Amino acid sequence: MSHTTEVIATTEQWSAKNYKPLPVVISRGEGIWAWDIEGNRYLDCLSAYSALNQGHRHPRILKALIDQAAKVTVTSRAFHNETMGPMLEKLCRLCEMEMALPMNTGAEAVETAVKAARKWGYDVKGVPAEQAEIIVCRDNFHGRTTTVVSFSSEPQYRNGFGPFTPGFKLIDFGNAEQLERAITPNTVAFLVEPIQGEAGILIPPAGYLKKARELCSKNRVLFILDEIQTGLGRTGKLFAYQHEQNAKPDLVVIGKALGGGVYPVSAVVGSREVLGVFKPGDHGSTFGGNPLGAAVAIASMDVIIDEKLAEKSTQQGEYLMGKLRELRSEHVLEVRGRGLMIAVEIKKSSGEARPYCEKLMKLGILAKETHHQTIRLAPPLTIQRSELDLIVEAFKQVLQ
Ligand code: IF1
Repeated sequence: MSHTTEVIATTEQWSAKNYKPLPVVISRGEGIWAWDIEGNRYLDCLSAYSALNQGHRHPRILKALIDQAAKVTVTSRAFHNETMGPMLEKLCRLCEMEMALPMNTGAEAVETAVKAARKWGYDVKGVPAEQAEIIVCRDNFHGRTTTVVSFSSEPQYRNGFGPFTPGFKLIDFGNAEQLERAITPNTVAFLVEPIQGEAGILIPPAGYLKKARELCSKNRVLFILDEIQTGLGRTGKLFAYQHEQNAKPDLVVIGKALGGGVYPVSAVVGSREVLGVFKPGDHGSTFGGNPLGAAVAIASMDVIIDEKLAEKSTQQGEYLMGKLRELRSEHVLEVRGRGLMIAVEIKKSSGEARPYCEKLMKLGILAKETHHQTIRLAPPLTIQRSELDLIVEAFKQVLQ
C-alpha cells in the first residue's frame, strides 16, 4: 500500500464524508506550487477556493504570523489588543469605508451582515419588528450555516437541514427588473456576489451592479456585496464591484485571502450608520479580531497592494483566457472569467469536468470542477507568465 493510499485510508476511516477530494495528499506548499507526499509537484489552480491569492506560505505573511505568535495570539474581545485596531483601520481605508466588524470564516461574516442589516432595518429604517426581508439571488453561495443555506437555491446544500430561517426572497441573478419588483417597504437589504463563484463564475450583465446600487439607494435598501471569493484582487480589481462605475455597496463582506492563506480572517466593512447598530454584547466571536489573525491580515493586505496583485490578476487572466481560447478545443463550450477567476466550461457532449480535473492532476495541475461541466481556474495572483504557459500546455494535452 503506497503512503498516499495509507494516509487516505486513515483519513477516510475517521473523517465525516462531507467532501470527495481528489486522491492526492498535499504535504508542502510554496508560492503557486504544492507537493504531495510522493514528492510530485503541482501547480495549484484552486488556491484553496481563493484563500491563497498571495500564494502558499508567502514569506511576508508567514513572518507576520511567526512574529505575532511570539508575542500573543488570542486575547478574546474581553480585552483590547494592539493589532486589531490598526488592521481594521487598514481594512476600512482599503475598502473606503468607515467601520468594520472582524470575524473568522466567510459564513460568519455573512451571518454578521444579515444581523446588521436586520437590526439597521428595525432601529434606523423603522421596519416593523420581525418583518425584515432580505433579497438574494438564485444559485448564490454564501456559506454553509443553517441561516445561510436557508436562502440557498441548491437542494443539496439544504436537504435535511431544515427548518430554515425565514425572511429571504430569491430572484434571478443579473436581473435588475426582478430586484425592483421584489423590493417592499420591509426590504432591508439585497445580498449578492458581484460574480457568482460556486455557480460557475457567472458574470452579470454590464451595468447590473450599478443598477442594483441605484435601486437600493432609491428604496433605502442596503446593498451588500459578498466579496469573500471575488475580493482582494482575484478578479483584476481590488474588489469585483469596481469593474463597474458607481456600484459601491453599503456593506462589503470579505474573507478567504484576508487571512493570507495562513489563518481564518473575515470581516464586514461599511458605514457607521449601519455597523453602529451593534451595541456591546449584541454580537461576538471567541476568535474574531484576535491579534494573530489581525497581524496576518495586515501583512495580507500589504502584499496585495505592494505586489500589485489586482493589476497582475488582470494581465495574467487576460493572457491565460486568450491562450486557452486559442486552443479552439471542440470540447470547450466557453472560457470565461475576470482576472484570475476563470471557468473552462466543458460541452456536455464531451463528458463532465471531473475526469478532466483528474487528467490535469496527473499532468501536475490541481484544478477543481464546480457543478458538472465547469473547471474552475484560480491560481495564486503571484503566478508568472511562464507558469501560465504550463497550465495552457496541460490543457492542450488533456483537451486533445
Ligand atoms: C465549501 C467556492 C463553495 C464563498 C462565498 C461565502 C463563503 C464562500 C462567495 C463562505 C466559501 C468555499 C466554501 C467551500 C468551497 C468554497 C466554495 F465557491 F469557493 F468554490 F463552496 F462554493 N461567500 N466558499 O465562496 O466562506 O465560511 O467557507 O469561509 O463549503 O465547500 P467560508
